[in-house]
Amino acid sequence: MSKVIITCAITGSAHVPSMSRYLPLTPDDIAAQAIEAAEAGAAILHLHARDPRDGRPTSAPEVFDQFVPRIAQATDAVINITTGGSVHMSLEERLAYALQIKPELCSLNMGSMNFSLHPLARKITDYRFEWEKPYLEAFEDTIFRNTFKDIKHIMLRLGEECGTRFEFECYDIGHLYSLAFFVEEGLVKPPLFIQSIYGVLGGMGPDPENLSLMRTTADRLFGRANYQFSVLGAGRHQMPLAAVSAVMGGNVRVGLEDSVYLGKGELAVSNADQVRKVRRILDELSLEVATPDEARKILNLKGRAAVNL
Ligand code: KMH
Ligand code: ZN
Repeated sequence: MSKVIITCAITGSAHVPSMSRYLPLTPDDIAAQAIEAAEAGAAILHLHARDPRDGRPTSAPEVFDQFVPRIAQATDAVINITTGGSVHMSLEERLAYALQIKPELCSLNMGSMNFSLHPLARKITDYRFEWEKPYLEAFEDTIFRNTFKDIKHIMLRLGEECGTRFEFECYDIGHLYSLAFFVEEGLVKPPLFIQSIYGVLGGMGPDPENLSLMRTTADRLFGRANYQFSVLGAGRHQMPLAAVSAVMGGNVRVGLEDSVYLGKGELAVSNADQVRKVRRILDELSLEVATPDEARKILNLKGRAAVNL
């Protein structure tokens, strides 16, 4: 089995500050936690930005610029900038910073969908900021828009024009067939980095059977040699599904963007906390962790020198 690529998603745009006091909100905190996660073994750092005043998700390049260059100076980890932003942002807003720095890697969401955390709104009792409750409730009536035209636009603007490659976010089996369509269109080239996502409300559930279905479907559509399988389990499913992925020869994604927990009823005190835990699991399975440069080789990335940082 090849070495395992650990992706760490530092803060995201779905989780709200009241879910955990450890969720990094400011440029200082995002930078510090990203650097610590890289030092703990994350080869790829997936990054969103937040308004430092109240943690509200933002796409503002001037906010990203307060932490991305610092992370790049402190680690050789692969910088992965979101193109998903938040479900409430326009496509232009979502792409602004990625188009500015032309990163080695960006996320790319492979279909429009319901993506929601609205049930959380009634579970949180004391909110830190006014914006949080309505933000969570608004998910119930919001479509996460990723039309074929949007996806093609991102592939052309970032893929063709900037040499950026993609972490293809696949929340359902249909997203694999959409990816196969773009391969046939000649808009994406192997190796495909397939981030299969389980347990997000609106996407497929966290049943291990779904990992097998995604794996066998990807084998059939792309051929095993042409893609890297990775698994993101949301919330409490994060570590169990990371273990299943590792056993299946896949890669893993952790991070407070997708789970604020370290284990049952226990908050992770940092992103690095989760990286260290998944490393322990990999170590026990006698699996080695890929370095950033090994990840670049596996995913055919253009290298840090080609990033406009
Ligand atoms: N939060 C993950 C489930 C993106 O940023 O473009 C998906 C994600 C998408 O990270
Ligand atoms: Zn993200």
